Amino acid sequence: SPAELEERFDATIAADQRIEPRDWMPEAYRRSLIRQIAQHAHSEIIGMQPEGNWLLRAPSLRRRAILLAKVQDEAGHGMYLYAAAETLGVDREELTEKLIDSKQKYSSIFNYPTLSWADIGVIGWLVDGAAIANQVPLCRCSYGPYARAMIRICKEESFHQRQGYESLLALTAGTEAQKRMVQESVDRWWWPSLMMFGPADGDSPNTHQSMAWGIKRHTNDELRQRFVDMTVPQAAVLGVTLPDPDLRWNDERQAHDFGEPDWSEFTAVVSGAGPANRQRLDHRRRAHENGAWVREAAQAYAEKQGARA
Ligand code: FAQ
Repeated sequence: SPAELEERFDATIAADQRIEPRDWMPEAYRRSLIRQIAQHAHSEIIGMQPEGNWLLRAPSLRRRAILLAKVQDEAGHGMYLYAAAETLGVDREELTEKLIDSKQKYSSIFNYPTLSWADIGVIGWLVDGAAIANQVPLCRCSYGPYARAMIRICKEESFHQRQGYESLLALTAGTEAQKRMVQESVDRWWWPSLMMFGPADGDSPNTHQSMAWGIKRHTNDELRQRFVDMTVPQAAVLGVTLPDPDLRWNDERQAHDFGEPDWSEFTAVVSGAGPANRQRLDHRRRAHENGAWVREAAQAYAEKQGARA
């Protein structure tokens, strides 16, 4: 009976066990997972663009090979995540259509331009660093296919974070101009990185229910705090200043106090008015249209194979 199904679902969540695609689940749980996983998948795919901008301008063959591998990893993450979303009864075509029609979101962070080579290192350090802080707890998400995809993704994200940091160590050991380039880049990326964690807890409509369902394990502000605490000592090693006059260690809380991100900027970027929103979506739409013949050919091939079998 429906009541028994719901009881079994609640018991699985209460026992901290996984919900699998074959299990009954409340419609709102399914919808919320599709929302979050699709948005996450779109972020990985759109997230290829800011870094892709530097592939042909990387300063050495070694840096180019590393960057190329990272961007390819991001395509792979998008694929795992679309596959996880498909287990909930949606298909990738439908999700891609929603992305290019602006009916589904992707992370605000990818709407900022990459203006210097240092941005590539800073994206690895701060953006992948924030992604890890946010995503490690998702490896324990109550929905099995999402949790398992996150395990593989987090391993690769840690590697991405280290390559970014290593590239910044090289720049900050370089000339005065290179050091200035890193500082200028950190000044631009710091606040948008803090915004990746989403709105402050009091303004986050989804957190309460997502935590009750074991999808999220921590609130947005908890993870933002964890990221700041993790990053401050790393900034000291690089010798860069984080652009926040309110940032200081609070001995009582055993954590850093820090300033408030500009939430009006966040709202603008999420609703389409960021510096590169238009360019990112136009590019994604063009790539989708240009790939139509590949999808048609693959479909025709699959049908032919099917007919033969
Ligand atoms: N940007 O109620 P909440 C990466 C939306 S990392 C845009 O707090 P929730 C790796 C939110 O969806 C980036 N929208 O929502 C990489 C909701 O709108 P909705 C991707 C945002 O879900 C690195 C509304 O605001 N990571 O790609 C943002 O409980 C380098 C209210 O917010 C993930 O997606 C934002 N920053 O918490 C790739 C992680 N924040 O959906 C390439 C998985 C919030 O109701 C290069 N996702 N919104 O219309 C999550 O953990 C959660 O979904 C949060 C938001 C924490 C992002």
